[in-house]
Amino acid sequence: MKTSSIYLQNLTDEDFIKLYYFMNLMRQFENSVLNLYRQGKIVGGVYSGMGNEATAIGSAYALISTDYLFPMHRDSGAHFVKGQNLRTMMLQYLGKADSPTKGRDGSGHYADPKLRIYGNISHLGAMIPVAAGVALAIKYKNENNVVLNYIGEGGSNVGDFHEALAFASVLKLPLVLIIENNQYAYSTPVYKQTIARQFSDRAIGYGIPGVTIDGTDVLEVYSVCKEAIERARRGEGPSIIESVTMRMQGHAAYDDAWYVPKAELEKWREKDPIEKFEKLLLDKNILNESLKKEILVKIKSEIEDAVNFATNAPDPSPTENLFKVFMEIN
Ligand SMILES: Cc1ncc(C[n+]2csc(CCOP(=O)(O)OP(=O)(O)O)c2C)c(N)n1
Repeated sequence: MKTSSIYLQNLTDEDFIKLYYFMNLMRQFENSVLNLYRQGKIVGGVYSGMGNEATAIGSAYALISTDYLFPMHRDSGAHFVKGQNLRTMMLQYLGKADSPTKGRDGSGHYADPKLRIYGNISHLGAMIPVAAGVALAIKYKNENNVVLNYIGEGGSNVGDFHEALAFASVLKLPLVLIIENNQYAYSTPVYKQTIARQFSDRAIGYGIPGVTIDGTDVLEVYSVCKEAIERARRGEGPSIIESVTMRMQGHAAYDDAWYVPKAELEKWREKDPIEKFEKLLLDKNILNESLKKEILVKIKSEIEDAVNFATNAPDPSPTENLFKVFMEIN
C-alpha cells in the first residue's frame, strides 16, 4: 500500500467505510444474481467479479460525479459507486420492462446517460475507441471531466486497444484505461497471451505513463487511479494502469474453471480483497464487529428489497422489443 500518497491521506474514516460497504455490496449483489440465474430467472451470461472488488471499487471511487465510467463485465460494483441504484441494476439483470434497456438485455450492457455510465460493448476492445471519443468530446467542449475505462488483459490484445491509445495519446485526451489482469481470458492463461514482462509496459509505445498495481488492495487502486485521473483532468493525457488480481470463479456461471490449478486459486484466496481490507480496518479501529454486522445487515436488506422489487416488476412486451433492439436514449 502506498500510504505516502496525498490522495490516500485525504481519505476520511467515512471514506474507508464506504469503500468497505461497496466492496461487500458488489460481492453480495453478484451472489444474488447468481442465485437468480440458478433459479432460471436470469438468462444469458452471468459474470463474477469475485477477486476484482478492490479494482472495481477503488478505481470508480476516484471519479467525481461528472466523470464518465465505461466499465467491463467484472465491474458491477463500479456502477454502484457511480450512483446506480440496486433496484435499477436488478431490473436490468432480470430483463424487466422498466430497466434501462427495457428488457432487451440482461446484464451490464446498458447505458445510463444521467449517471454517465456506459456499460460494456460485448465485442472486446470495441469500447476503448468509444471511450476515447467521449474524451475527445470533453476536450472539444473544454470540460473538466475524465473518462475511466476498463479492459481485461485478454481484451487488451485486440486491435482497437492500439487504435484508441495511439489516438488518445497524441491528442492528450482525458482517458484512464485500467487493464484488469485477472490471469485468465476465458481458459487462456496470461503466459499464453503475451511474453511481455507486464501489460503496463505497453504504455511505453504510446509515450504515456503505465503502472502495475496490486489489484487486490483497494487503497493502492484508489490512490494510483486518483493520481492518473487528476493528471488527465489537468490536460496531461491518458495513462494505463494494470491492476493485477485473480478471476476467482469461472468465466461465467456455466464454467467451473476446471483448467485453473486449485493451488493457484488457493494462493489468491489468501489475498481476498475484502478480507484483506476488513483486517486493515479492524486493526486501525475504523471498523469493529458491531459496525461490520450493521453494514452487512444493511446490504442484505437492500439486496432483498431490490430482488423483490425487480422480481415483481412487469416483463417487457415481446412485440415491442422485437423492433427496438438498439437502445433509445431518454
Ligand atoms: C472480440 C471478441 N472476441 C471474443 C469474445 C468472447 N469473449 C468474451 S469475454 C472473453 C474473455 C475475456 O478475457 P479478458 O479480456 O481477460 O477479461 P476477463 O473475462 O478475464 O475479465 C472472450 C474470449 C468477445 N466478446 N469479443
